[in-house]
Amino acid sequence: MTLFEKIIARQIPADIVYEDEFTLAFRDIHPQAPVHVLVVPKKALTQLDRAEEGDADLLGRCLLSANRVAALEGLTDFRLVINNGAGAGQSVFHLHLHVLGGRQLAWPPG
Ligand code: DGP
Repeated sequence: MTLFEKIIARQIPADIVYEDEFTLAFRDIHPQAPVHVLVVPKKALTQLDRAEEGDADLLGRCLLSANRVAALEGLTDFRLVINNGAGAGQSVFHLHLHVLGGRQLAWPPG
């Protein structure tokens, strides 16, 4: 069971900011911006490139949840990041979207 599955199952505490039938959103424990929230699908999917046709609705739900989180946090400008694979910085192998905002965000990202 991954860390995020344990958070979904309420076995590990997290600062939850939004939840619906398909997704859970909670604050990142190592925030990189004033707002740094992780959106995870409740269905375990290790990483984005493992998604299949049948996951299309779930992926859309994740984006809509990110929108909800941004609105709840009062953000009109924000960034979504998905790290796919260890070489891209993925450390927890349960798909998650980083919702970042609350400060000027540099481009390109590092
Ligand atoms: P990534 O590097 O893309 O796999 O992002 C994983 C994020 O998960 C990272 O930004 C830190 C966060 N994180 C790790 N452990 C915990 C935890 O126990 N609780 C919470 N809320 N976030 C965690």
